[in-house]
Amino acid sequence: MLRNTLTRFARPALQRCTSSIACQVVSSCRPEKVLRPPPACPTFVQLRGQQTLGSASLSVASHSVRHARALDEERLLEVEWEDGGRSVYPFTWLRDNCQCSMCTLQSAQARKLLMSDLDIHTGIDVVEVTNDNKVSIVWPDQHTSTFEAEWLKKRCFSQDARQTVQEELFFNERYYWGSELRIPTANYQEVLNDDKAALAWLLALKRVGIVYLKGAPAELGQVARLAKRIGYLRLTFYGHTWQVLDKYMANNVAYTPGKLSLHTDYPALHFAPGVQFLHCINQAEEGGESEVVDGFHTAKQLQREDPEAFCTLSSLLVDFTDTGTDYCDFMLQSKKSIIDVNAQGRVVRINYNNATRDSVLDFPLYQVQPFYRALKAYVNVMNRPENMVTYKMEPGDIVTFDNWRLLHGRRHYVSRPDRLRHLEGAYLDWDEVMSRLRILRRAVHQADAAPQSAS
Ligand code: OGA
Ligand code: NM2
Ligand code: ZN
Ligand code: ZN
Repeated sequence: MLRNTLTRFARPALQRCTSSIACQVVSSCRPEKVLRPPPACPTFVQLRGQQTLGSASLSVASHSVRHARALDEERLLEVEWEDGGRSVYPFTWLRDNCQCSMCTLQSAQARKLLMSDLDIHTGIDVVEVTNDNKVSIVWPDQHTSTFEAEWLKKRCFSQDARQTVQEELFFNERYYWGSELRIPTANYQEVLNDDKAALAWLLALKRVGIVYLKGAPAELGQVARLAKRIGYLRLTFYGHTWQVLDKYMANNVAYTPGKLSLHTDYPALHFAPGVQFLHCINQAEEGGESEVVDGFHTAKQLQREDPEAFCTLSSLLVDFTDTGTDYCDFMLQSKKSIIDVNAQGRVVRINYNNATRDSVLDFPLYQVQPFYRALKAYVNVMNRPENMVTYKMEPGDIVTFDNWRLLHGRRHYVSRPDRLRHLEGAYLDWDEVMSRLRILRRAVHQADAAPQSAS
């Protein structure tokens, strides 16, 4: 039952689309639409094309070359496919990516060919399609390169082909959500032991930004175990893992029983942790409920409703600070825009913790009040009931979420000596999570493709 709530978000990679419930729930999440740059904002670049909603599955196809020839004028190799399609490849790129053992270290799948040895004006002497469906090229210095049809097809330079490959590599599809979200949920033990369950977990984590795991033992060490399932955890000044408890002389507001307003963790680090795990060891009887908001969805709402505020928060650099002692002593300073937007105008990261926002404000006087106005506008959008999902963790629950995307908070709680609230937390980075996601997808696909055993 737990798995069902998760696979509905992971469905494309698992190639399941039979349940009408699953389809309904997926369609209740809104796929991202293209962000429109506000007219007055100078930091935007006009967008080209639509965001893809390509599936997370691996394309499995077999392609045959009908014909290949060099277009010497354009310095392009033209490949005609059996299905009638056509792809072209620059001579320079082909020479650069020669797969022979002199040019490529096969054991590392890495380029040996040096840039200093690459002639970026090379021509081609001979092109041939071999009997085993490869394209063979003889270069003017008589070096020979052989390219497999499938290899070439995958690297086709057309807009569509590039988009498909980029979606396969980066899983960029996002589902935006509000209070209607039923948080995708999986079983902790299944995620640890079963590749399909782990793949579904990470796919949903990437697309939705939050996955709930149930069924962990209510004892220390589980977030570290979960991190090992992926690779390794991210060490910070708060330690390899950290204990969210009411602490004497707390070095962080999180370590008090007070309310934590919606925040992302650690904007005081320029490279904030990408992923966060929180494991409930013990919950307070009174208070301590969790709140989460989709930071990308709410940023988009802000952009639509108050483009000036969006522009301010995506262009002004705000100082964050964190000083103290924990794993060792620390004195951090960072400068981040609260809404990080990439060169294509896509919101890629939220950086905001009101507790560590520095009193040092590095902008001229006239920008101070507009900044506060903009921040207040964004915080008001976040706090709308229709944007927020609230839950109360129970011992053994683990919440895993995208710390670049979600804002999370906690209601204040009442400490009782006999029932101390205690969460254990850990961070990971997206590179390691994405790496595991790709490996799991390959493993699950290979297992699915293998002939079923008779037993
Ligand atoms: C934190 C945090 C959530 C909680 O420690 O940064 O967000 O429920 N904690 O205590
Ligand atoms: N803790 C929970 O930005 C922050 O200070 C987030 C980090 C203390 C590791 C809190
Ligand atoms: Zn070579
Ligand atoms: Zn936090």
